[in-house]
Order: sequence, then structure tokens, then C-alpha cells
Amino acid sequence: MKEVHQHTAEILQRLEQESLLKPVKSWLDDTLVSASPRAQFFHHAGFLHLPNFVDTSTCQEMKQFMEEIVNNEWDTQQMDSFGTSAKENTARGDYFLESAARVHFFAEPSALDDKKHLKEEFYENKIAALNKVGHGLHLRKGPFSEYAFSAAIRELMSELGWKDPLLPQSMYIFKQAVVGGAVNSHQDSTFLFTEPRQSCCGLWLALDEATTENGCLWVRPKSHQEAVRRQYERNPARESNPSAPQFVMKELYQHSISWDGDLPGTGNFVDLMEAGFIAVPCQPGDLLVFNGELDHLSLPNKSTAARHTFQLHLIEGKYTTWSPSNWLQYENPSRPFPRLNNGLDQLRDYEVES
Ligand SMILES: O=C(O)CCC(=O)C(=O)O
Repeated sequence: MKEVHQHTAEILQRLEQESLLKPVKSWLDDTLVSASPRAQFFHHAGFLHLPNFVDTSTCQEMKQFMEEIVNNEWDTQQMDSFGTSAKENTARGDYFLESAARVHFFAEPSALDDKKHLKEEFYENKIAALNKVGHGLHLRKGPFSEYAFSAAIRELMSELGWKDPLLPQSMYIFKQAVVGGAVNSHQDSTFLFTEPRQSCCGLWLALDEATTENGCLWVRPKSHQEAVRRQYERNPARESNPSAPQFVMKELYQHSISWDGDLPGTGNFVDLMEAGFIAVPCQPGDLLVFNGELDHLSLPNKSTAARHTFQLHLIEGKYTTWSPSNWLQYENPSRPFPRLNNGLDQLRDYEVES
């Protein structure tokens, strides 16, 4: 794997040198801003790798808490799965739609049999069948909300230029050993669209070591300078036709990114590097921050080591608004997304919907 790591090291070094020479424009209004070196890197490259952002005991606490949630709450009689192919994106159902402020469980497609039941080999270890849990974990008392509304996250977002960060969603991704599927290339703003411009920021926290073998993130540096290509919407046709797909993926303009929503070539390391991606291996506790327009993906986990992560997705509340056609909407439309600047106390009013 030496070439992949060498490739990453060379690109990172070049990006770092370039970023220190370039003035930073605020993404809010294109004015020049003075920024810390790491904010300069983030705005130039579209992502930022922050080693040891949280300590390993916090990672363990999150993993432990998730295990309790899964064991106590996952009703495996009600089975839904999660994949990122074009077909899987639009075929999602009510259980997904209703997960905005809840804790819902999505299995790996390959952990289910033809009848969409959990395969027998997972009966005694059901957590090993999960793809992800979302999207309201940050609303729950415990380590996920404590981290989400911590001073460290608030200060980071402020340093990167967000004025009033709102937190629409969180998720826990398992990327299980052997069955953990690929996450196809995408821009997060496709799913978290804001107007009049994009303002999504993803915070991807490694809870386990993430390597090229177990499906670490691959990012395409500077791709955040390309406009968002697709918008994932609730399907308006559904109102008059209940058998229409629940969601649609709208292409916003013609582009030459042939792997959009898929993997470059056959998805091997060489094809990814030729398309401009670099691998970003992480240690437990490392944080990867990425701009909502940054192209990224992860390959299947064919190793024997799971790769758990906890993700937050934030948007700017002062200068942008949440698109009314986004898939994620609270059932009570007058309920606002929690504001980072209001801290943990506000969660008293945010009882998780059951
Ligand atoms: O963790 C992964 O494999 C992919 C996560 C991702 O793409 C995202 O959170 O947007």
C-alpha cells in the first residue's frame, strides 16, 4: 500500500504550501478574511484532518453507548437496510423518512436474506449487521450530544467561518468487517441542501482506526470548488401517486464527473488516485472536517476489523436556509434545528420522537 500513502503525503504537502500563500475568501459573501493556517487549509483543500480531536476514552464511551442502544432498542422484526446505489437512494421508505429526530437502525443489505430478514449468523451479534444508525443521535442525552454541543465543536466551526451553525443530523456508521459496503462518491450538500448557497459542513469522527484496508475515507482535494451536482429531494409526485418513489435524485447541471454517485472506474486504488482522490487514514479520535461540496467516498470493508465513526452534519443558520425539499424534515415544521451556540440546555425542548 506504500504508493497510496506516498501519494496522499505528496498531495497534502502541496496543498499545505499552496494554502499558506492563498488569501481566504469567506464562503458566506466572498470577502477576504484572515484565517488560522488550518482554516486556510480547509478553505483551500475543502477538508481538514485533525488528529486526536477527542481522546480514545470518549471514543470508547460512544461505542459502548451505541452497543447499549442497539441491544435495547433495535427491533429486528422491523428491518430496513441502507446502501448508496442510485436504486437504493430513491427506494428508501417511511422508516428512513421518519428518522430525522429519532434513532433508527439500518442494516447492511448483505446481512439480510431474500425476504429481507436478518441472516441467522447475526442473531447472536446483531450489531455486526448494521450499516448505520441515525439521524437524531445528537438529540439524546449522553456522549453523542455532549460531544456535538461541546465547546471544542463550537470553537472549530467558528474558526472555520460558520456564524450560527445548526445541527440537522447525526449518524453512527459501522462499516462492518467483511460485510461493510462502499459509500459511493457524493457531495454532502446533495442531501443537506441550503439556499441561496451551500453551507453544509461534515464532521467525521473516527472511533476506530480507519485504514485503506477497512474502508477509510477518500476525498478529492479542491473538488468543493465545483458546484453541487445533484439534489436529493422528497418526490412531489408522491402526493398524487402513492406508488411513486418516495425520493428523487435531481441532476442540477451537465458535468464531466463520470463517477458521481458511483465509484471511479472499477473502484480500485489506482482508479481512485487517477480520478484525483487521496486516502485519509485516521486513528481513533481523529476528526475529518469536510466542506459540503467536497467529493468523497469509502470503499467496502473486506478486512476483519470494523471501522466505526460518528458523524455530524451542520449548516449555517444566519445566512442560509434549509431547502424545503430536502428529505430530512421535522414532523413538527415549526420546530427549528438545534443551534450549536445554544449549548446542551436547549435539548430539554428536543425530546427525541419515538
Ligand atoms: O463513513 C463513510 O464511509 C462515509 C461517510 C460519508 O460519506 C458521509 O458522512 O458523508
